[in-house]
Amino acid sequence: MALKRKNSKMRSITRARTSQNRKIVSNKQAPIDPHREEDEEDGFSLKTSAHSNNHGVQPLGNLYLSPTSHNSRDAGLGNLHVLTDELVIEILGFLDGSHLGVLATVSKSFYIFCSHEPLWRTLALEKLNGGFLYTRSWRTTYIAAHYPGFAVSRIGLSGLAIRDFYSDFLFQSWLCASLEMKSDWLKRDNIPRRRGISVEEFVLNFEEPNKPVLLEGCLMKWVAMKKWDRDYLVATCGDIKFSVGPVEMKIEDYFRYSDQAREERPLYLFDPKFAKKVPILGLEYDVPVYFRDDLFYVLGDERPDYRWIIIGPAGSGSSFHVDPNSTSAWNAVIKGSKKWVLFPPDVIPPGVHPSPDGVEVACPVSIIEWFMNFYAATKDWKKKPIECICKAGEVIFVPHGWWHLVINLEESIAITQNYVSRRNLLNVLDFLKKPNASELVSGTKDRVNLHDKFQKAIEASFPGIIEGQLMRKVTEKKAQQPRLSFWESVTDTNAGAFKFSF
Ligand SMILES: O=C(O)CCC(=O)C(=O)O
Repeated sequence: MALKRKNSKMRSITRARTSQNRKIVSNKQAPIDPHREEDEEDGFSLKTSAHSNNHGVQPLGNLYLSPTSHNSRDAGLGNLHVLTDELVIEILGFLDGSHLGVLATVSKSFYIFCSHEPLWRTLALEKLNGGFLYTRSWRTTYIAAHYPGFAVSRIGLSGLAIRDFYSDFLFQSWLCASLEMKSDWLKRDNIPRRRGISVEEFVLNFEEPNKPVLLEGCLMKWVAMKKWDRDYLVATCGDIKFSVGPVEMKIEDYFRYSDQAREERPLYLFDPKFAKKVPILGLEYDVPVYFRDDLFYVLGDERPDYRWIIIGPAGSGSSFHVDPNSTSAWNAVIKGSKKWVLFPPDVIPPGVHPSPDGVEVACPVSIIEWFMNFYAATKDWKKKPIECICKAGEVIFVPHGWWHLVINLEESIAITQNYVSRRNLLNVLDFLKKPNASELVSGTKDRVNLHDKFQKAIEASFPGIIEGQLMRKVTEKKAQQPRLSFWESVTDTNAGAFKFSF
């Protein structure tokens, strides 16, 4: 299966497991006991309540250490046992809920496969169209919505525990939903931090050189900092629905979900229309002074999506991507905290595979999986990622073109905005004009014409600004070229130097 994702702020993700998983969960010296609270050797620890629905599934490596060498996975699948676990799940994904339920009674093996939570999550999200109240698990949520008379509370949460069932794929999915972030993954903090710098300093030291920075103390006047918490948002937003992955949900229902869900990729509330839906929210924060030069405003209502409210529980977040339309961004944490990992534009993060046209990005299924399988590799890299934990009251500047991954370390509420300053104008115009703009440009319906509309609107509002930026670029390029010594300029080691013949 291809592991792909659109390169935009949208959170649609279809990805597959990375082959390293096998190594992580199987090449252990002793069998892994999924019921052990902590793996002292690796410093991994499980979330409380993580034992809920593993059904006794063990990593494949444990089979080789079992006295019987019997994998009940195979016996119970009949002729389908030759298929990989991914393929079995893929096929089961064509069934509806009642067929999955019936098939689950056929054998222990089918019971485990048919109980796989992501299958029920997909069914619930696709079939219930947001019309559900999350109740304990996706399976029970789906059953409750379909059969309102059925007392789902009678379904045990942990389900049956099956002996001798080995599957890396299913184990990994459970493990990634159950692991706490390791303290080792949170240690590196190498982002520059600044407090109270001037706009000129920001432009000179961070925006011009396109480098991330964490800005402290610039949200102090935000009403949102004082008011925004669960109760306030629930009371203020009432029945208004917000974008949560592929569905729309009331904030109250979203919190009900996020309180109960223990999953690998928790749904994330990520809404670009929040300030239109609930105008008071848009008035309770200000763009920090460093980011006010935002030229996309010349497009008025036709500007691509540019601001989002973001809410999610611990473990939710954004897997590796580059921000849309070559814009830069800022992200302000109002409640909670976020771990950031950023790579400069010329360094593709390990485990991440962008398509040559830049439209799609393949990466591990979940953020935790990336940390488990790829984070350690960055320790030996010459170009280390920039990392930090951004806490409530802090703002991170994400320069254009930088790859970034974010994971919430606790329930978090944030605002992010993307913008085009004059320093970034030419990049954005170049991006909008790419031959595959119809696929690459995002956040607007009129992708192909955005370039011309933007250029015209800029020329009307700021005559000469584009030429001015072009000139600046030429001057900068010249300044960056190394000055040749007399000797270099007269020998043939440099292009353009003329030769002496003796
Ligand atoms: O999850 C987050 O807060 C980060 C969002 C993000 O990466 C983005 O808006 O580009």
